Amino acid sequence: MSSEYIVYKSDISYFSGKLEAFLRYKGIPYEAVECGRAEMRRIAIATGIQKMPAVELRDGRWLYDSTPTLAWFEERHPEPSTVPEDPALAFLALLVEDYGDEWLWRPAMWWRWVPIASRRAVGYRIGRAFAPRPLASVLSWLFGARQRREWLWGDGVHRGNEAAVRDMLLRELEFLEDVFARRPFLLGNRPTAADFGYFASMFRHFGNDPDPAEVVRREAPRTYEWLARVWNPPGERAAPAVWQWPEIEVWRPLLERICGDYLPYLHQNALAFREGRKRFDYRGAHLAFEGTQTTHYRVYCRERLQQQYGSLDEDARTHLEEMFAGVGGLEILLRDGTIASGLADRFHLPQEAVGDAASVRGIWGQARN
Ligand SMILES: N[C@@H](CCC(=O)N[C@@H](CS)C(=O)NCC(=O)O)C(=O)O
Repeated sequence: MSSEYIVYKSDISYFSGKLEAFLRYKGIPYEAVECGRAEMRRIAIATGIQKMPAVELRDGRWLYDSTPTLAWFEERHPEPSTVPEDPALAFLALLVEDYGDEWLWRPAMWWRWVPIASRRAVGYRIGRAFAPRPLASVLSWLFGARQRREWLWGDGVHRGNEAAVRDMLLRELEFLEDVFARRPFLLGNRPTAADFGYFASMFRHFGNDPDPAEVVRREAPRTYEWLARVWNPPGERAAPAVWQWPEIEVWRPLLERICGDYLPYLHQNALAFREGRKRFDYRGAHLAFEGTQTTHYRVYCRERLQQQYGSLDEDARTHLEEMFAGVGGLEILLRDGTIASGLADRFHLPQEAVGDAASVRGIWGQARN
């Protein structure tokens, strides 16, 4: 093993792009392994979760799940820092990272798997990575059908709210264009977890897949440029960090979505999990999903954010309260207290390889992020 880290990834994967951009920015060398069937099997057996990216360490232990993985690397390789010194700003970066990871997943699924050109192009690539040429088209079709069922039509999306899911992309582009007119990265002259969280969907789905990429280029050229900047930021790395507190008039639309849609979603999902319901009717300020699937992993996301918020001092909380005051406040993050996911230990990294072949799933089975 020549490098200290082996990164199992795919060049069209949302979360692989996020991790790789972070490693490139940090200047951390790694050996990249493109995932096919054998590699996904290896990940599943080692980590118990058949998801990429995953990182194999020289001592045989593993990192997985991009959020705790980034945090682990940040601690081990603190320079250049991606964490603002101001704890309130650091919390905001983590909140935006989580929003980008989880809330933009659904529109990313819509833009990849509904428009026919994107579906065919990306589907075929996946088909070829996992099957020999004669079977690639069939696998591509099956995979697209699985994704649409799992994340759209079988997850609360229907004719009545489909346009709103599609247009989630446009709302994000409007916001990002306003930010990048003022600064190179979301919170200043260097990327933070907020940039990497947004980058996941923007780089590998919206800025890559044939249909949405054209929308991004036309509607949001500054965002298109930011994608390249995050991917290849040597100039910014050399400059001393200057973090900037968000201008409320620019950030209001995003803060409204976080407080009005995403945090209520996390809350309602956690309540459904506690009550043992497999599905629930989600209601947010701008969107509604009837019979959306309860997602265990996102109960952990909320728990993690609550812990991060809980570790802030009085000053930082006051700062955040002031910032979120006009959009409903952060009370919704704390409502009903901690609803334990029971997953915290599993994401305490690094982990020994579990060696569990029972975690290997076929094409129809997958963990929900
Ligand atoms: N929460 C995980 C999510 C990882 C994830 O969803 N990975 C996708 C690719 S972007 C995957 O491996 N999917 C496998 C499948 O759909 O079976 C993270 O942050 O890394």
